[in-house]
Formats: sequence, C-alpha cells, structure tokens
Amino acid sequence: MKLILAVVQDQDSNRLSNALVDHNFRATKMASTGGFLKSGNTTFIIGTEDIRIEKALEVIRDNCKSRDQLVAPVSPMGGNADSYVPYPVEVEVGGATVFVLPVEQFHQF
Ligand code: 2BA
Repeated sequence: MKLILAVVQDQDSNRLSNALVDHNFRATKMASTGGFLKSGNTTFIIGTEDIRIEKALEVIRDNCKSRDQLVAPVSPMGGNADSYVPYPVEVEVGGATVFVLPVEQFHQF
C-alpha cells in the first residue's frame, strides 16, 4: 500500500475530489498553506494499493492545472532595501505537487 500526498490549488480541489470518488479512490482533503505564497491550497491524502498508483496519478494530472499567480512584494521593514522589488512578481503554480510514500501498516478500527 502507498500514501499519496498531493498539494493542489484550491480552484482544482472540488473537481479532483469528485474525480477521485468517480474512480473509487478514498481520500481526505486538508486545508493547507503554501510556504512561499502564504496563500491557501489543498492537500489530499490518498491511501491506495500499489497497483492503483499510476491511475491515481493520472486522475490528479488530469484534474489539476498550472496557473500563473502574482506574488505581492513584502516591504523590507528596516532590512536591506537594495534587494526590494516594489512590484508584484508572477510565479507558475502547480498543477499538483505529489509525494508517494510507502505505508508500513493500515488499520481501520
Ligand atoms: P507555495 O510554497 O506557496 O509555492 C507556490 C509557487 O511559488 C511554487 O509552485 C513555485 O512556483 C514558487 N516557489 C516556491 N518556492 C519558491 C522559491 N523558494 N523561490 C522561487 N519560487 C518559489 P509549486 O512548485 O507548484 O508549488 C505549489 C505548492 O506546493 C507550494 O506552495 C507548496 O504548498 C507545495 N510544495 C511545493 N513543493 C513542495 C515541497 N518540496 N515540499 C512541500 N510542499 C511543497
């Protein structure tokens, strides 16, 4: 068994959770926050059998789009103003950041 952790954009999370249910995957959705943009995203926890990993990755890939997002500048607040960029910068986010981990034990009591 494997555990998939998938960080996706909030805009994709409903479509992805519906697609996971349609393909008979069990998943838990958690509200999360990106460390860089400090804006909300969604982390899916998906436990599944090894032979279904490729299918799960396909479902995630098909339902998560990459998008450009603006990063607001942060004032240096007394720090070094030389590196301060006073205008928003665009970064490409997603589609999905996915980790696949081995599961040592799985219990449902
Ligand atoms: P954030 O940390 O808010 O990052 C959003 C986007 O900002 C990233 O998109 C990337 O394009 C850019 N970015 C992140 N750190 C950067 C840096 N140090 N310098 C320049 N640009 C940077 P993605 O790579 O698609 O990541 C989307 C979200 O996935 C991340 O949101 C974070 O929540 C998660 N994530 C990505 N890589 C991760 C990792 N290695 N471990 C844990 N979470 C990760």
